[in-house]
Amino acid sequence: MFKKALAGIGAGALLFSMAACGADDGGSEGGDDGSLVIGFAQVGAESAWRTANSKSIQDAAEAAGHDLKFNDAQQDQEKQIEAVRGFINQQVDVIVLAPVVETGWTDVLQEAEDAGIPVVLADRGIEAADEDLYVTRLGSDFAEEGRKAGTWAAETFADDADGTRILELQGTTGSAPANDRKAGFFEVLDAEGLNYEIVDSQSGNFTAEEGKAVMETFITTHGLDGIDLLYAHNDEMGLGAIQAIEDAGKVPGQDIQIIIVDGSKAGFQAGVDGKLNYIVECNPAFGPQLMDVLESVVAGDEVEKFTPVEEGVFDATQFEAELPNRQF
Ligand code: GYE
Repeated sequence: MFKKALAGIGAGALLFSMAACGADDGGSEGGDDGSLVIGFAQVGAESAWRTANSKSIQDAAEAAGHDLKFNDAQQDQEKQIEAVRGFINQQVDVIVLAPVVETGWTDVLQEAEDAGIPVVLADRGIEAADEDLYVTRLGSDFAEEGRKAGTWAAETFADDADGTRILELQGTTGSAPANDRKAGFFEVLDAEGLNYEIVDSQSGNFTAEEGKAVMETFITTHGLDGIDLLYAHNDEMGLGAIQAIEDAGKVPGQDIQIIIVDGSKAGFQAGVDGKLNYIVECNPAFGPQLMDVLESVVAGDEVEKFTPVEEGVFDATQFEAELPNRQF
């Protein structure tokens, strides 16, 4: 069971072995039947994506016969750090961390390493300086998601002679998806030579409520006339913004074009209703793949430092056909 090959291993990938690091010298290695005790420090329950991700991981752990200790940190790093410390004290076999932000993990990850408990990042990443303190990350390539959004925007507005005026709703400040979705998006706009202006860019913390509130502030401050595009880093913020735009008497998807990232049922439904224009998929359903990774890590197998999950993009011609396929 522990020797399953990891999906998607590519040539030249950075390989990491717990044994090679001497970090497997403590803790238990699961029950006699191969079952593991897994401590999972989840970000929170801020979005449909997150709820689907938690369920995928909980279901997969149960199906594999592992004992998953689940902690919801309500988007609060201090609570996540406490949860990781709790898992260290309980001497779990492996810790799964979905870090709310990229920085501030050095001390607690060092404590896990000192206790001989491997840490696997699920979903979000952390700053490069700490990359020796975790074994591997399984999740999305957020910069690539941003580049996909940027590619569509650069094509769509290529002939916009007077310049493309953009509003951006960023995810949680300091989080990997907010940092990387922003960077990837503007990297492509710059590379394609699009004539654009960032009219405003603020965090809506990945929630519908905050996305709506920030959009209301954008509308009060800048109006909507002459704004071409809203780039929302997730569905919830985009859906909240759509409400604010409608409340202001404008037509989302027409008066202002909208890109969202995730691709929940609610997001696709808004697309079918003509209220948004482009969806970059972010796939939360990697629970089964994560179990394979955890089993390999605890067995001391070499694993890739990063395994991306597969994701697509969808425009208005595809929303209706794709809606029934959405799982969250
Ligand atoms: O896009 C958003 C959630 O980290 C990829 O977090 C995840 C993001 C996802 O709140 O909806």
